[in-house]
Amino acid sequence: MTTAISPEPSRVTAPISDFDPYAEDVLNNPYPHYEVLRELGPIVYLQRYGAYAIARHEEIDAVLRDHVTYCSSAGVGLANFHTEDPWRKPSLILEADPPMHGRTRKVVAGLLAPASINKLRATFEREAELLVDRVLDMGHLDAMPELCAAYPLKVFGDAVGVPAVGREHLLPYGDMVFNGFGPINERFKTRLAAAQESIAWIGKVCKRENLTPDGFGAQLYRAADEGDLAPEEAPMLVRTLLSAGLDTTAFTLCNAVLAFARHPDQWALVQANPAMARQALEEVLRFESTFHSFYRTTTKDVELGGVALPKEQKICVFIGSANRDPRRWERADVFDVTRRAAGNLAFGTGIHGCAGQMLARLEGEIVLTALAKRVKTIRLEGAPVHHYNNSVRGYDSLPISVTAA
Ligand code: OVM
Repeated sequence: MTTAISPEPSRVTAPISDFDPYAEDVLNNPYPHYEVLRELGPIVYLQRYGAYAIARHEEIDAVLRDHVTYCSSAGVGLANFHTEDPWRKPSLILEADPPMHGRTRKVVAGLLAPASINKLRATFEREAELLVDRVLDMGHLDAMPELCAAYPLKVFGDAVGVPAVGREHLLPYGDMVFNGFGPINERFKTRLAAAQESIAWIGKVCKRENLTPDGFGAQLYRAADEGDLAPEEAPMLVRTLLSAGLDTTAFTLCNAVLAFARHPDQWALVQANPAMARQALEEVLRFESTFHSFYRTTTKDVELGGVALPKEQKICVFIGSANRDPRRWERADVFDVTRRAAGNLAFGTGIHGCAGQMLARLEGEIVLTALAKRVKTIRLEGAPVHHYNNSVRGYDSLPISVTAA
């Protein structure tokens, strides 16, 4: 189940590594491992998984932009959908190639375009202010549930239009999806077994009758009414929004809170000038990318980084490493909110670049602005509890204390 189509070992001309990107000690701190991978060469063979890996910014940018050679329809996990059954029906956008991808992407991109998400700003700001009130009242809190998860569960849940009751299913569901972007390992199997109720809840709330009349979900059904989607595609794209939008934004907020707790000098800069929030968020995304890795699959024999790859070859793309590549970034391992972090690959690039990235940035900017205006200090009050996932990076628990400005 876990092995992709792999070349005969004798034919591998890339450096061979026994690196396991999914081991807990790697997930705790992958950056030194990424450095080793980048230094081994532009492309490396991961023998445990029968897949190649790229960890430098240059090759990653090139592969993500070349969706013809490096496709997504074979799945973006290690499993090759041409030879292995996916654990759920493939996404109509993430796990699709042109021309189908362009059609579904256009509809989703329309929903999430600046003109439409700017209408959410006032509501998002009000919710962030209410949440920061509560955070300051608590003083000591677990920032993961109380702040980082609470915010997107409220504002994104409302924006899509899912019922308030049962939203706790969104995080385990997304966790499943993001584990699926790695190998079918024990972590994946355990979480899949545990997520059955969440999978059922998601299936239910993707239906038209369970969505509010004005949210993104309802708008997808209206796109189907107008003939821009087939009727059965609307619930599938609601599923896409719910898969991609929760764990990612919650973990991004975790990574921001933790980065600022560990770098009080950087928080002081943002606190003194809340207008820096958007730029600071971009540096958080570069420094601690939420999304770390997924796969592309070759559609033909091709040369990459001087290595000949066969058709149907899985390539692991380490976005989290591209964002720390010293070939691209000065002082790549330094968290510096004054740098120009734009151009980082946290949201990917090319035709599959995150469709929700403007909404994700809006949420992050608004939360960081609300915190910057009211919170003087953020202190870590205990060891963060890492959340282990095959592709995203975040925490289950983040004990902090805050003081008012
Ligand atoms: C989807 C989907 C799910 C998770 C992530 C994502 C990173 C897309 O179901 O289409 O993009």
